[in-house]
Amino acid sequence: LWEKYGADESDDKESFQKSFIRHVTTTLARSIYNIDNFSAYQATAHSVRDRLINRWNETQQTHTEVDSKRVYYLSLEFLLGRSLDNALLNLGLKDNYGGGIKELGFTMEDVLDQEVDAALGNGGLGRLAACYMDSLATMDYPAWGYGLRYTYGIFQQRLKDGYQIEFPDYWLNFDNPWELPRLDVVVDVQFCGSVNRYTDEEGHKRYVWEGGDTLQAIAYDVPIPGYGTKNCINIRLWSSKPKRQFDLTRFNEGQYEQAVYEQMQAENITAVLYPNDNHMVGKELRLKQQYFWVAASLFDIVRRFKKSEKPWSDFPLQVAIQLNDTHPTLAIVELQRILVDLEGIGWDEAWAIVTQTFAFTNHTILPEAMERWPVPMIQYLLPRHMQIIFDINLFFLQKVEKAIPNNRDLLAKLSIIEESTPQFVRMAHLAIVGSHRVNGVAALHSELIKKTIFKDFIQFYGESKFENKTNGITPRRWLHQANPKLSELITETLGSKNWLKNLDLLKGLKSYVDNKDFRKRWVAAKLSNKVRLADYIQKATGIVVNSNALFDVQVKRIHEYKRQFMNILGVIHRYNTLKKMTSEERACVVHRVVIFGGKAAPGYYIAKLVIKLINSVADVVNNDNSIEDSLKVVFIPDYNVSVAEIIIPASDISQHISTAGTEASGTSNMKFVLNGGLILGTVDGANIEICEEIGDDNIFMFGNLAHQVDDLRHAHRYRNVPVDPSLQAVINDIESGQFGDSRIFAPLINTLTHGKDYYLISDDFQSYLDTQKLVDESYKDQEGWTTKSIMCSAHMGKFSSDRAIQEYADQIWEIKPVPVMTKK
Ligand code: 26W
Repeated sequence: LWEKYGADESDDKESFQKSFIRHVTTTLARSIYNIDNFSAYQATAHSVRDRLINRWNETQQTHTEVDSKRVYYLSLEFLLGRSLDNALLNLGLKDNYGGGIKELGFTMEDVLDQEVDAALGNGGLGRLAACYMDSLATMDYPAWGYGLRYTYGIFQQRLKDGYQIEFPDYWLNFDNPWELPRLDVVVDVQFCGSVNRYTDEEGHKRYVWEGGDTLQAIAYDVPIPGYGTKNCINIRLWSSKPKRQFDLTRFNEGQYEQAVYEQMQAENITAVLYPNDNHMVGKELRLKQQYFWVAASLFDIVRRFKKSEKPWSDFPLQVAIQLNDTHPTLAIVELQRILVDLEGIGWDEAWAIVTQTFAFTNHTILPEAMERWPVPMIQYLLPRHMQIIFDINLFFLQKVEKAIPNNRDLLAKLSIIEESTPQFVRMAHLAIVGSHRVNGVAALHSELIKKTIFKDFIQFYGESKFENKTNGITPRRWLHQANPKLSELITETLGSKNWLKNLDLLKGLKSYVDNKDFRKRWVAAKLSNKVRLADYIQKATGIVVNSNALFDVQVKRIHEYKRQFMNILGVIHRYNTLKKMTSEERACVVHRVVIFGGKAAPGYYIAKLVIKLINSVADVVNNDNSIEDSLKVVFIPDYNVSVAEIIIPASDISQHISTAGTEASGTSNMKFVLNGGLILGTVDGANIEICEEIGDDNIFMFGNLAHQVDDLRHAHRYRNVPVDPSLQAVINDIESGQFGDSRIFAPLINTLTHGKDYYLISDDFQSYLDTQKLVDESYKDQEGWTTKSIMCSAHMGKFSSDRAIQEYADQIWEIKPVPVMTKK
């Protein structure tokens, strides 16, 4: 019967229309005469979901049968964005569904636009996880993602009087067709309680963790379809629920209010994504989230391993676990606990299994982003884990002492425990000690972590444990989906869609760089993307911009190290230069639209002031007729993945201007260049490797280098370096009240003066302005610019996330593809 009736979902237009109508009438319980765009979206999504589930089932069956080594990607954030368009493209359904939906009286664009983003991430780290899942699926790897199903994703940003205000992102308000609730997959997770020691039958000392509270983790599975393959992998997101038994005793005891309160506490755990990016805030609830997620995931992974009845020594041959930053570091401790306390394996044997299983990716060197948790907090929530951490540390330091004797200073520096009052657990140290490999995310970053934050570890481990895996992005979402016009041109020119699975093939575009027709269509694609963005800007902000102007974009989380402040200071300089010009002089100037977007962490006062300054400058500039449209400034509210898909393809130049050495990699830089946008950037993160690939004629680089930063900071601190004169002039303009009450901006200006300027805006300012001039000059040569734009895309093969995943798979995880076997 299975053979006869199972999995019969065809992909042609008529089958889609049939399933659409079935879902409207049954799933949505609507009449077919009463469907709006949103119900059309839901019905289409459910039709696609059916097809995804079939592939997902076949994939899981194949993986169970083959039972080869799997990789588990543990990430507290998966910033997926929308799913419908991506699924249609990856499954190859776009044309049939597009035609089908049109005949039903809708346009695909309107339908796609109904979907709310899945925004379970802050920025770079979360979006990277999403790109990596796309590549893992596309390349047929047996992979799982594990994360949390937050009820509220990253907050929605709105502007009021130029200030950011935050609103909850209740993304699950309507049903979410992209998740499969697995109410049968439930894991108990314990907190608090106490540890007791006993002697087992063989006379070994053993520990039990008893008492405390038990919560339940419920699995929600999110299918991730590969492009052009049957492979459809899974992200398992855990949601917290109270354990029913636990409540009933409370109810029986008549403690109704207490029971309800505890119920709410349990559900709180996965309620909200912490909105801090690159900044540690030591909230107990965040630590609870981390353990809840890690405990449920490891239980699931171990349960799957045990099904195959292989010996424990095979665990690292069957399982690779990647730690996406330090957020899942407790997984190391949890696996050691499972092996030693629950499975009765000796400490050393268990520890060998643990360290061969885990690998750790570092995504930032900012000191304020390093996770440290107070020992008393861990002791209270996870008493047994705290003991295990102390033991891990003891045995580690004993090894260090043996290898490098009599160096107490080194022991203190390497220790997993920071000996302050209270003591703290340094999560990065624990992650390094518990992993067999540690990697940074771009060449410069991977070198810097060896010289700065992790330098002491090199003394003990040598260099070989530390390596580089330069980040990548998926060309499926970031070119094919976001830029259909350019994608079509590329496919036609190269004669096939193979470039979508092998991005190096873009090199083939080079031989068309002088082809008139090709160039014309290249330029036309960019222009139509700019028109699309101009429409969006008008809708979102009311500001009218000219699509023929140079679009200059900086979109990313607002952070001092990313220097949006320097950008807006440069805008003020430009504005006041334009104001001094005559009409004739201005006629020769390249018109610019400067576009900002990004969220500031709700508690990050200075970042929020930067947003206010941008909006205040925009108000003055956009309403000043005297400069005759030569400059517009726009802050696009609520920057997110689906807004990025509109902004990025429309950019002429984008800014990636972090203080050298501070941006680990950046990934939007790759997205812009892939879409034929040029970069204005510092010698930082992946900018450097992009420059190596596309050539320094095709990128505008400026500013001091990473190795100069320490000395420059020292100079600010101890020698009275004068503020750069152009910068001082801009500061004076702000202080004169040109952009409103200058007292508002005093704390912001203060970050530049009095021997501070930690991010070296003054030191880079002149070089920044000079390079902006160069950008203007280059843009005047439209033919030259088009050549650069084509050359940029053509050389971006390296930055496909497929290349990155291939490196992780071969060099760290040691996993092989498992093509899905189709029964029919
Ligand atoms: C504990 C608070 C916290 C939260 C998030 C600290 C650090 C983070 C992330 C690791 C910050 C982050 O997203 N880093 C970014 O990672 C990207 C992917 O590797 C890089 O491209 C960015 O340069 C890096 O800032």
